[in-house]
Amino acid sequence: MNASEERKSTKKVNQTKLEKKGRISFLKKLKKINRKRLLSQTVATSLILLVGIGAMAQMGLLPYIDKKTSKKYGWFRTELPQNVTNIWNPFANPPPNPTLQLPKEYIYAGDRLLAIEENGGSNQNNRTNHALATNGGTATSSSQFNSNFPPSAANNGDRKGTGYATPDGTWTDGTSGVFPDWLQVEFNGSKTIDEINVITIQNGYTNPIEPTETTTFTSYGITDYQVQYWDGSGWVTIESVTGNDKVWRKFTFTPITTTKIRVYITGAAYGLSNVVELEAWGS
Ligand SMILES: [Ca+2]
Repeated sequence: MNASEERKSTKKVNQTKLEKKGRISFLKKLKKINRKRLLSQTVATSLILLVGIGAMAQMGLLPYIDKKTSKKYGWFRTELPQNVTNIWNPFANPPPNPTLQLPKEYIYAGDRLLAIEENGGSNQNNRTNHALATNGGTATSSSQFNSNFPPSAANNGDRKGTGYATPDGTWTDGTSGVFPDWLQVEFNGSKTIDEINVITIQNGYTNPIEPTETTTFTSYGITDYQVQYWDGSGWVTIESVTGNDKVWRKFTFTPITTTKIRVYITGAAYGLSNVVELEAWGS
């Protein structure tokens, strides 16, 4: 390469560099313009949205609760039914159907049955176990084996007797081989009831199953007893049981109004009276 050719080549390289630089600065300019345009577009859209939402709010077209009447409104002033609480969805239009109800609702605290609510249209029949401690029932007994077998184990809502030999497990009397024994539950005032459930201890009490009315025992359950209610001056027997081998006995009867019930026990498979749960169902 001679000197002239060399100069030409250098010139060409420099020219390419300049061209590249120009292109890059042009791209930079273009990016800047796009960024500016995007920014202004975003600002404009946001403003339009804000103004739009503001206008809708002014006209009462957004979901809101009228503080004066406590009425709920969805989009576009759609009035939502009064009784809608947790299923209220402001984005639903039309609103969700609030009359959706289960025919029966079982109300639990953990695995303990507190109440059964029956929703039968106009014939509503809500059931409550008034014996339950959490419903105001207080259990007492003629005696108790020790502090791990208290009467309160028999109105805690657990029919299995989970936690044997702990205060939650089962009530056991303290006069082995001597009868009668009794377990009483006093309600929180006067209650109308039409069903009493007596649940005694099952054979496998250390690993108990959920009993049914067909579950039988052979070892430690109560065999002879009377189910009674207080009529204001004395105990009246509702049902008398002899030779029982069922873990769970359900007694239904014409509704009675009373302040307390009891199980009056005169015989048991092992000489000790064990009651896992005593329930009193009514309205
Ligand atoms: Ca219990």
